[in-house]
Amino acid sequence: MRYLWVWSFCTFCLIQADTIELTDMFGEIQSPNFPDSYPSDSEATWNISVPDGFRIKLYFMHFDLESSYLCEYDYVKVESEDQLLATFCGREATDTEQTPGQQAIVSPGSYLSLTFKSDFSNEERFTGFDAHYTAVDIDECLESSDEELACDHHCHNYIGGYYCSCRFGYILHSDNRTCKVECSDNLFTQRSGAINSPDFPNSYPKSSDCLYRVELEEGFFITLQFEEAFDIEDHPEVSCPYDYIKIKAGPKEFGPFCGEKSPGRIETRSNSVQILFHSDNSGENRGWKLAYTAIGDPCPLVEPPVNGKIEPSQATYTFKDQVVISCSTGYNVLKDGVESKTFQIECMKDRTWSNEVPICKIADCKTPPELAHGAVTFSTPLNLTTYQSGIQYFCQQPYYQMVPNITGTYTCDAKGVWRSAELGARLPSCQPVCGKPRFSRSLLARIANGRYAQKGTSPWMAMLHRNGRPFCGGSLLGNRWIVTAAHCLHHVLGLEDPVLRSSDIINTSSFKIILGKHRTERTDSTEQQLQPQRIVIHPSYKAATLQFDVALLELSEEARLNDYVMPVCFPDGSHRTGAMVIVSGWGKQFLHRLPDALMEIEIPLTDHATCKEVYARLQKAVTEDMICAGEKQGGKDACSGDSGGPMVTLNNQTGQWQLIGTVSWGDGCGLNDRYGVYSNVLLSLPWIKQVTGMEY
Ligand code: 4AZ
Repeated sequence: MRYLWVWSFCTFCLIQADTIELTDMFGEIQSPNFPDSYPSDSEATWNISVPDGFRIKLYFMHFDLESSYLCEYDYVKVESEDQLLATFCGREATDTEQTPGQQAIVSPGSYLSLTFKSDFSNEERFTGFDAHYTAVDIDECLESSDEELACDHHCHNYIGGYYCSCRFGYILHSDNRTCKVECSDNLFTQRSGAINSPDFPNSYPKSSDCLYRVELEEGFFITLQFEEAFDIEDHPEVSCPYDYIKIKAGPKEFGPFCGEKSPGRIETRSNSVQILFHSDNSGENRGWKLAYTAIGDPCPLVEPPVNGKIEPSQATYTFKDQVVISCSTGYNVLKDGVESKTFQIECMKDRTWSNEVPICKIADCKTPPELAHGAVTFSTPLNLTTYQSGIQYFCQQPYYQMVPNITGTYTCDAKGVWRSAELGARLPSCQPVCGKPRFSRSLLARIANGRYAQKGTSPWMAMLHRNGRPFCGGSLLGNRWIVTAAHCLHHVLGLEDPVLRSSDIINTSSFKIILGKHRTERTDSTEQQLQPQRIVIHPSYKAATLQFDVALLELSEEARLNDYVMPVCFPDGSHRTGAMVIVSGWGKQFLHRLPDALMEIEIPLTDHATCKEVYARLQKAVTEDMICAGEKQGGKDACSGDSGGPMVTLNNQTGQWQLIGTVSWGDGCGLNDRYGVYSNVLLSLPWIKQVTGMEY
């Protein structure tokens, strides 16, 4: 406590007027001379000030002043800066005068002054007063009635002051009171969207400057549509002095807008828009919300091409809209000479399309591929090769047949590919028909001994011809291969070393193959002279024992199949001992003469064990790869020059002639109790199929 005044005794002074400044947080104030009676004509003032954030609480422990009407003689006045808080006098309160009693006085601010005054006379002795004051904290959070000072979000009181804080997402403004948001960096690049004031539809933050940018490619025009719900603090006279929204669109500006009337629709005609929203540090308004859309100028309507369509189908297309042009099944989009499934065009900012609408061109299968040994005909008029046209393949009947056995009908599909129900896009092939001569033996001419073959009854019969003479026979397989005896194709080997070397094999150019032949030496009108280009000897061929006496000759060109030139079939294994077989050739007659035309015999297949036994007596081995035929009494037999020629039998089931054997060897020709020995083709069949690549 600091008494700045000094009670000086002054006899001549009528009034003692003193001012005491008190700045401590508590203190005691007493009337002059307390507890003795106070002097007359005295006046003293105590100015109490405490730090901001505190109030002053004053209470009287003792109060005893002269009483007067309305306290006009002696009194104690308590004042704040600009307000009289109380005037006290007397000992007890009356209707017109008050004493402090037990009541404490609290200052509205951090300042309080107490003035004591006594007049010139006192009828009695009055002891005055004894008062105490203390600084008390203000809970600004609870008490502040001043809107300007209240915290925007959260208030925190502490002794001597308070501070404000903000909800998550807000930051305290430099006024330390309002909560603002950071909203100056909002960029929208989508063609449409929604933008609203922070927290909409709740009150927007104070003291904030929000910037929303909508940036789109040049060519777009942005339209803003404000919602009806619109509430920005305004002023009845001044235009938007507190909070406002302003829109900048290129050189144009819209707004400021505030109040409760929505700006509605704003067509900016710009591809770049800035929306500025300012709020000051007061007010509770709900804000605004808008939807923006960006649309460009329209392009002219596009017509779909004939047999095509445009997607998506719209009444209008504007900048950046894309349409896909596609064609109906069987049609393709044709653009700049390139065909494709679809084509895309885009509406550009200058109101034109990026490309012209292409046309739809019908799929074209083009000229169908040729089929070797076959032909193709058109089933659709005008020989059309376009989508859904039909073609028909044929094979050269009766010499070739379709493999696999299909109708040969192909249709042009939507992809421009000739397609059949059975093979899809693959083509069949025309394979030679085997074992079906165009001529059959007349019943009258049944074979007794040997006899002239009838022309065209063994069209697979091949003559191996060298130095103007036939030297062996052979059989046509397919249209490119001859099967014959291996021993026909090499020189005689030394007896001591009968191993076959490639140098022992005769030259392909040293002989030729004649098909369609009948007469031995005279030319036939039906004959085809062909050159072998490759000799393939069976790998298991043994020259010494004639095991696997079989070889293949590849022709340098295909044989032309006709009534006199046709292949024989592979054996199917159905032949049995005793079955009748036909052997044909231009080999020697028994009188060592060459016949003047092709001869043939019909003989039964011999039991293998019997044949083996017969030849065992002669120290000759009849192995499993050999098959014998002939009659026990002899007579009908192959002979020198017939080697390699065919031994065939008719399969009654299929009506086709199949090759059972090739003429190989025997003891003499036509002798009694001897049989002709043939290479068993069935055993060479896997090798034949492998070398020739033929399956049937
Ligand atoms: C040969 O020398 C030959 N009797 C072929 C067959 C027969 C005999 C000899 C069978 O080509």
